[in-house]
Amino acid sequence: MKMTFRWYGKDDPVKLQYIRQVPAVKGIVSALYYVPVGEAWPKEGIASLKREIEDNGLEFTVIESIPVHEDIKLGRSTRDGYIENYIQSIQNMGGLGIPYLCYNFMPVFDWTRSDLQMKHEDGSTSLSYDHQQLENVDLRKDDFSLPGWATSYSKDELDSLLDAYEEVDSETLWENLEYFLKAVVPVAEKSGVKMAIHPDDPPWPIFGLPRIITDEKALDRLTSIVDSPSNGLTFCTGSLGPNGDMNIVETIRKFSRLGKVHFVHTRNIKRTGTHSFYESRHPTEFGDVDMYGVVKALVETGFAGAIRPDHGRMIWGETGRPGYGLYDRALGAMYVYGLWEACEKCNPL
Ligand SMILES: [Mn+2]
Repeated sequence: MKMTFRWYGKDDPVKLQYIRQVPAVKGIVSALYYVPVGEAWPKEGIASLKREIEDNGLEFTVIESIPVHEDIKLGRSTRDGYIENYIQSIQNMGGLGIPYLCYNFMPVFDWTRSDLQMKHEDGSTSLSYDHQQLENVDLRKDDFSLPGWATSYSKDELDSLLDAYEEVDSETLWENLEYFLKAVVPVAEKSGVKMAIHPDDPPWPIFGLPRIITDEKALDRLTSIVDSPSNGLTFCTGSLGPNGDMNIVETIRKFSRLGKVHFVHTRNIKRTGTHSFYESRHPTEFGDVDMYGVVKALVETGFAGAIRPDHGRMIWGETGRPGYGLYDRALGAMYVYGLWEACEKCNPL
């Protein structure tokens, strides 16, 4: 297992030298944020980010993420060009020895929350999601925005994307994912890159848009599309956790045993109703994810990939990017590292 930490590059208020001071953290999870979605990532750009990370005594372990262009998800005739670019990016990262690529296949919106600063009784804040606030929203009619809303689309662009997705139901989205994976996974395998899809967050359709990577059945289907070690999973416990029907521990055990888990996001959540939850403190007792069970399953199945604490709370007066402060993620890393050492030493293989 390699403990990693997400870093947003030079604009991140959390500096690489601070991350290095978190015991156990050896790897960095990052991306080229300046490359427009759909373009190939230049090798020199990836190399310079890698140098900066290594100059700070850390390793560039995971790219999270190379965004998949909407034309690929929509299955438009222009998708082949974007897939070519994606392949180029994979070859470039593989050529530099970066082993893991996290990506997702969520239409239009990435992770979505209704509140980025839910206040807790101890004065900390964290992200939360209340489905009731969102379920009746019509994005075309309502002048609606969410905190931290992706501003990458104008109103017109958003409308035309929503129109295009009228034709794409979940089955079509699966077909488009299949087309994409059949093209890129063989190249990834040749390039020494392990692709790891991130589950949809939250794991259900929002704003009438389909979402497909939501449960164990979906992970079965995904991994069966191309049988390759380069077609695997980012197992995000906090994204799948709100799906109360899932047994997170047994599911991660199953896929880790199959060698399909390449990257793990350890995040805990507390369900507050059907389709509603908030992000909690990392330890098991504060949320609905059995974090001890998750780590134990990984240890017992010989997990050798990358792991990172996912979103943390804002504590100790820290300000910054919601979910991505230094302090609580550092606590999360140490908690998971502690569980790991205990599981390894108490249950020698
Ligand atoms: Mn995650």
